Amino acid sequence: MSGRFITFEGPEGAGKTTQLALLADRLRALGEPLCVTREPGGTKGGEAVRAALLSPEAHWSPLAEMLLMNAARDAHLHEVILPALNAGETVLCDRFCDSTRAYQGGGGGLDPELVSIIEQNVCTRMPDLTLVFDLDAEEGLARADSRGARDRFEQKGLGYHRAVREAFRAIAASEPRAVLIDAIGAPDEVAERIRRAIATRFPDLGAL
Ligand code: T5A
Repeated sequence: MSGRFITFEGPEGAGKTTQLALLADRLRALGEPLCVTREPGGTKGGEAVRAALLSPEAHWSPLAEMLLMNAARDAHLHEVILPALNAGETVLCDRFCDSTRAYQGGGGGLDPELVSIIEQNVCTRMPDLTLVFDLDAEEGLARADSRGARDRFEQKGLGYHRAVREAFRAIAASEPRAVLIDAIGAPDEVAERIRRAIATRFPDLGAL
């Protein structure tokens, strides 16, 4: 039986990584078999692509970003995500195909048709549940700044990041698999919103 595929999406600094770790702890405590992974990354090659894409010294066009993200995603899906799901594990993935729609499509201005054609060919297994974190672009960048120097995406302008946020909100409104999560508030308040979203989608995890 296939495991559950849950993705964490949203703009910079929205708290996805923090909340993914909290949820992973709770699922482990329930005895759920887990695979925790991220994009770009998740494989040796994918982590190399991640370093190249995030380096502030590099220049990549939105088209190049989309191709690189999807090259890494194709390997990630086949080498990590699908084997884990086939083994019955719950996969928690920090970003997936919606980030390409929002960043390279929404922020970078790529033709949505082109993004969609590549997605259909690469993302042959879509998530069962996507938690779309929602936070003001300024607030998210301020949170990310508190951690250190900006990476190449964080260095893009406020207009770019506002467009990314709006693209994520549109995804949450149009995709039945997606739930919008208000990312404002203390981490334990956000964790409670996530707990409710998970228990609603997967009633057998009601004890979470
Ligand atoms: N990208 C990725 C694309 O452009 N296209 C794609 O297809 C894909 C897959 C990845 C970059 O790649 C781009 C998007 C990204 O720019 P990343 O470092 O993984 O780079 O980027 P993020 O996922 O945005 O990682 P961040 O760490 O910046 O954001 P998170 O994970 O949302 O936030 P988190 O949990 O690390 O928290 C950030 C800070 O806020 C604090 C934390 O302690 C931390 O300091 N925080 C809170 N503060 C106040 N209240 C709360 N509730 C808080 N929760 C956390």
